[in-house]
Amino acid sequence: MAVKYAYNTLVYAGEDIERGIRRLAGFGYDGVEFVGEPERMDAGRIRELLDENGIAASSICAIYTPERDLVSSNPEVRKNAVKYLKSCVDFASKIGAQGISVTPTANMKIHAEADAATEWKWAIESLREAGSYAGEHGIRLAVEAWNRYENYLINRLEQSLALVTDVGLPNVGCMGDTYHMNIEEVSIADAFRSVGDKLFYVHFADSNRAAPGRGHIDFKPIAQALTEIGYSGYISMELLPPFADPFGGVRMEEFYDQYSKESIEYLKALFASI
Ligand code: LER
Ligand code: MN
Repeated sequence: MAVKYAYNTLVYAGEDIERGIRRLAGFGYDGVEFVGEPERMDAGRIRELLDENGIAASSICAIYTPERDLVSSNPEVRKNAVKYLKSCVDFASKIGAQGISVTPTANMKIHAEADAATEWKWAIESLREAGSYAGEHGIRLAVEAWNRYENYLINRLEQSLALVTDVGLPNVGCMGDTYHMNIEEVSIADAFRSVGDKLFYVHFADSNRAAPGRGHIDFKPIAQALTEIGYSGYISMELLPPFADPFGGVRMEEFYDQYSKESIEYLKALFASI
């Protein structure tokens, strides 16, 4: 089974979603990744646009703000974070997305609020509650490792796998993002091999978060590892401008048509070459 290709519309800052859906369908993508802001998005219109353009929703890129922190020391914030994740499950169900990315801390939170054991317990509790709800709706949660400058709890796939194992739900798995892995992993390829069939979703970006081939990551061994473990899910391009805040919403023209087209051409040639 071959991999499928998607593009994260997080970078299409300020653009009507219809343009992004048409763009990606036109370039031959299999899926569209949507930002997880259910209250700001018209699920019915998105579903119609996806059906009209013959392209699927691949996943929801959930946005973890300080108010949506699954391991906050404030139980009310943890509760709000689970409520937010459940709203993303409802949104995913309406648009036909298969999964939602989860990192159990607020983005850019780099200091723990409690001891490691306590926070790990909070992470398991939050993910079991949200994961059970997601499971009832046929939606998968993918625990994504972010680099040390964007969180302190899950920086490598081994930690994602440890949390997924402790949560113990069949619809809660792992997710790797080559931009973060390039900073944190000894070998990106071996890290993907180590999670095997628990790998639910993948983000590709080059070392500088630009289109693949524009940085210094060697994607060939990564494609070989994904093929070896029989990964047949989405590879979603999560490309972002060269600034620290991934949610800064900076508009840079090359991330629209140019990189969207370049990326799928690069990916198809890459996987055809192994
Ligand atoms: C989300 O997929 C991610 O990789 C983080 O950097 C926040 O964008
Ligand atoms: Mn990512």
